[in-house]
Amino acid sequence: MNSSKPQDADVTPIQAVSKVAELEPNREAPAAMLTTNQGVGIVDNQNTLKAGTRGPSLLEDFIYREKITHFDHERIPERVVHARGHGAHGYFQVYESLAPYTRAHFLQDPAVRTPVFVRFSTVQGSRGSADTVRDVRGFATKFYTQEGIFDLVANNIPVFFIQDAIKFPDLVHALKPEPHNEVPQGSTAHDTFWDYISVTPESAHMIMWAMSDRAIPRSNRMMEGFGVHTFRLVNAEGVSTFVKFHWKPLLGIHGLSWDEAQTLAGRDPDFHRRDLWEAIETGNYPEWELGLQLITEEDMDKLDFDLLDSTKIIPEEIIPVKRVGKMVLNRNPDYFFGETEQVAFHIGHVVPGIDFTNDPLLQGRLFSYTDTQLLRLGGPNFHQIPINRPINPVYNNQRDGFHQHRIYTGRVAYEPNTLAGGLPKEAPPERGFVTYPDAESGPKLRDRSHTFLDHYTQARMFWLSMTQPEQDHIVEAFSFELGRVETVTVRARIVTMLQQVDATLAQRVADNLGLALEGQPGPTASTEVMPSPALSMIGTGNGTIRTRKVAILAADGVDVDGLKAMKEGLEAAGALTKIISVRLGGLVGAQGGPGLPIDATPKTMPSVMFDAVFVPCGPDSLEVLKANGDMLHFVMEAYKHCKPIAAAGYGVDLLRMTGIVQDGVPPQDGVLLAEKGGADKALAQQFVQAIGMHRFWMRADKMQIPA
Ligand code: HDE
Repeated sequence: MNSSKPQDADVTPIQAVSKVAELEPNREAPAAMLTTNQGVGIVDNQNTLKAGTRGPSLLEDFIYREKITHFDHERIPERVVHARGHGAHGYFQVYESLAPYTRAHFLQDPAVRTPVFVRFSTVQGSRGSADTVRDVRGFATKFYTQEGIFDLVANNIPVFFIQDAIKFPDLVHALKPEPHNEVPQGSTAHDTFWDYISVTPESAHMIMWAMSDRAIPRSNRMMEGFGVHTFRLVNAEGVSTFVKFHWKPLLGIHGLSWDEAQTLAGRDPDFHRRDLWEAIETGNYPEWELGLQLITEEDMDKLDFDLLDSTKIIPEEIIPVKRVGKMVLNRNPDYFFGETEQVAFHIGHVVPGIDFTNDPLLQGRLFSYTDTQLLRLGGPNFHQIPINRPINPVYNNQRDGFHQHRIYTGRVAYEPNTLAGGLPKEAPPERGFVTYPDAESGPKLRDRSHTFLDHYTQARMFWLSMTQPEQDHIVEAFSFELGRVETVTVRARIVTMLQQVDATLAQRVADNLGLALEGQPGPTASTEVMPSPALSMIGTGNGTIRTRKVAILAADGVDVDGLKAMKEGLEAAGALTKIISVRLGGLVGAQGGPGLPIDATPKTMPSVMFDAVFVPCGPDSLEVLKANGDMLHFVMEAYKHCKPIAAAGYGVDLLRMTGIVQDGVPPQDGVLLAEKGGADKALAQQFVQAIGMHRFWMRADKMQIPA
């Protein structure tokens, strides 16, 4: 803090600062010598102070007491929702000036790189829960702009369960582990959640999304983000445009299969956390484009729903998403607690040029986020924690409180004043936040606008916009979740709710649950609602295989040339390969020569950690693989999860043995064979193409694999 007197001149100029560099004074490199927190050298860190070698410990041992007291206080309350998360640093750059819409400084100049910190999260589970559970994902971005912090506290689903914030504690109590036995962890497949949903019709649209593959993303790098509410952009002339914020991943939008997600929850509970970490460490920086749906007042009148209702989307076919800039995540945090755990987001952190609407969910959130940080971070000075600190100068007359880090100088802590020459003074309107003068008035009442009352049209639109396999997955998800619900009347009420969405959907779920449909049949497929093809995840990503993981199953005697040719072909297209064998060490090829390094065994890296599998040629290699149950399980499981599989020469026999390839029957979709073996370029090319399609979902029906 500068202790020299402020000058009554211009306010501090806007300056570019890197957040990563700004954090530098707070980074601690390991030192050579242990000390107490008071800087006293610690000579023995292994033994407490005792009265005699075998005597009792002494209260006097200030070194032990300091250490254990700090340890006892290491934990802070986890977030009440979104407790499990991981994050990364990066930057955002706008493609061209958005001055016609907003005066926000960071959206004016393509040359300006705004530092960001992003935290991805799940909602239901506690800090130690698994990453791949079925859940909504949080996608919160802190922009350290030169005019202050802007937090885009988004989810990977564009709508929400409820329309009014007063319902949030009930929703969360229902979805969290049940209060009597704290079961289940990281899952909504239980009675209280579905009981609440069954009497909350406004959740119909959201649960369609939550039961879709959106809720089991392949990677955080492959999911969209949505600001959910309608916000306002306000330009320098004070003209407002409504806006919906989107993040569009450049790797496409992809999901896991449900069986795979559940297996991963045990095999690698850190799957998403590790995925982001490794992508950044290997220089495969994830990227998203910021998208805006811009809505003028006139456009708003054309929509058949209320923009203030957070259970609705604006189909991209009606108002396209304008891609206005790019975010790149390029640095992992140094210290999980200091950065990812202590980062404090708040929907109310906006900068001049971005403003709110009257969405009652948004309005309620405006209170909750600061309030929650007061508890979690222990007082009102959480904005001084390095990760939360803006990169531009912060000064006001707020003083004291827990964990105050600043030494304020001078006697004046009020405004207006004369003793400090009237400084600091209020910002001029062109530099500070000016609320958009929306004219609102009305009687005080607790009510919901009638324009919020259609709960089913968009739920139906979502269903009708899905491809066949996506619809199948939704049916399976409802059947699983409700199958775990013990109270039959709750199951039945949800099926009745689904009847309002689509008759086929309701019938299929009812059949799986052994329930008869009662009451009026719901809308049939022909009941008129325009689908929105943009909602489907299939075919997104333009076929890229960048960062996709491919397992190569091999043992001694493998055709090294064929293996290498495939490996090079895949890596040239951006994929990452691992050689999986029955033991670690080196692999001796059929051609002899130096051994290829083995990366893992199926026990440490099972098939669920990969996107695709290749089995190269080699009779001796095949004999070893054939005799190993884990290897057979590997290919069968990959097949069951609809992943692309390629095999060359003798490798094809492994697929034959498992029934994946049957003589006289053409190979299934996504199963690519080169019977002759060798370094087959065509096979590599076809495989790259197949991996680019992500999964062959329709295959799931064609064969019942017991893996
Ligand atoms: Fe949140 N939400 N939320 N939420 N939310 C929190 O704040 C809340 C809602 C979202 O990585 C909490 O710091 C209310 C919608 C994310 O740190 C809390 C309502 C959306 C994160 C809170 C909502 C979100 C949170 C808990 C209904 C999508 C994690 C810990 C009115 C647009 C941010 C915390 C992170 C976290 C309140 C609804 C997104 C309690 C009252 C809708 C991504 O303040």
